[in-house]
Amino acid sequence: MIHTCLCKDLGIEYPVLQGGMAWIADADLAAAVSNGGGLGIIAAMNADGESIRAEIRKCRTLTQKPFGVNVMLMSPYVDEVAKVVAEERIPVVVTGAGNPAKYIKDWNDAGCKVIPVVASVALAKMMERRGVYAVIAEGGESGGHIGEMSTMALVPQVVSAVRIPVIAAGGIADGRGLVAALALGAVGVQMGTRFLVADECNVHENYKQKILAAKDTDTVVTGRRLGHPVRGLRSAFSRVYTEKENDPSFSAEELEALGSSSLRRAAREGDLETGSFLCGQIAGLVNRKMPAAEIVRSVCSEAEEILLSMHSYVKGVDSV
Ligand code: TUI
Repeated sequence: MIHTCLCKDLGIEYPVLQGGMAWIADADLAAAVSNGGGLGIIAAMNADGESIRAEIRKCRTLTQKPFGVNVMLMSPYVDEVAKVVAEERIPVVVTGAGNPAKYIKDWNDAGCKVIPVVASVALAKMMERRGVYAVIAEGGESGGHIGEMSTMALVPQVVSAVRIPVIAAGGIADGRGLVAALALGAVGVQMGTRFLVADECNVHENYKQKILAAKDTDTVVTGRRLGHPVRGLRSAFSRVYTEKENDPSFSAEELEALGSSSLRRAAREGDLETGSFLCGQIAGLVNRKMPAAEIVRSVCSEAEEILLSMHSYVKGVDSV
């Protein structure tokens, strides 16, 4: 049994968090992950406060276990969502795509454990000073909005820089990834791409099929010109977007309009022409659908097996 401080602190069985994927991570997926012993997370993405309250209340009807909400800091509704999360006393608040400093005190006062996603040591240290419970160090192997560091380089540097728990994300989809994260000093992992093909994930079937078919080199980063790089599958959309991004006569406003709603079209409509199929570089390893609970359990049992056998690499120690 893999057990770390996250389990006791968050009231979960396995140190596995589900990524707060915009347009995808709803109450059904979050409840299935939490019921499976991990930490399910509802994505607030660009939804307004009352829609998130409704999703939180729905999740409470589906699970008695703790779950979290991911607050996307670039959302136009971030202030009202931040308030709803505090009012609802959500056990865990994960933030992404920005600096959540101005909300931390209110969330701490409401008893929420705050876990910001960081893409640098500097932000991790600042978050620690502001009193967060833990940070998620997310490498650029991840899907969606990404920073510049890789998981392999970022996680140990964040671990060395702070005393709070560190969770690793980016490029992790099985027990090997969990063991690697633990070896780098993390106390758990957050996975998004692997949960895209969970039975309880309501993303469009076309999206699932694209993930199941993806190879290692099938993702690409777009959006650098607008200052928010985003990783997703190569697609009809990514090809057009990349061409326009490199065309100086195409304005930033036009680019913004081109990208707008592309994730919704992929996630809800399965639109193969104009949809943006965000996912991480580990998609090539994700080739089987299964229930969310089984994903959580199998990642941890694989990790356990690897950890028990790895001492055979230490010279002079008998192998089991
Ligand atoms: O947030 C994510 N992934 C996302 S958000 C999203 S919705 C969206 N769609 C289009 C454009 C932008 C967003 C899709 N995927 N992951 C967490 C994450 N946060 N990754 C990296 C960061 C991050 C990066 C820089 C966090 C903080 C940061 O610096 C903040 C600062 O001000 O120092």
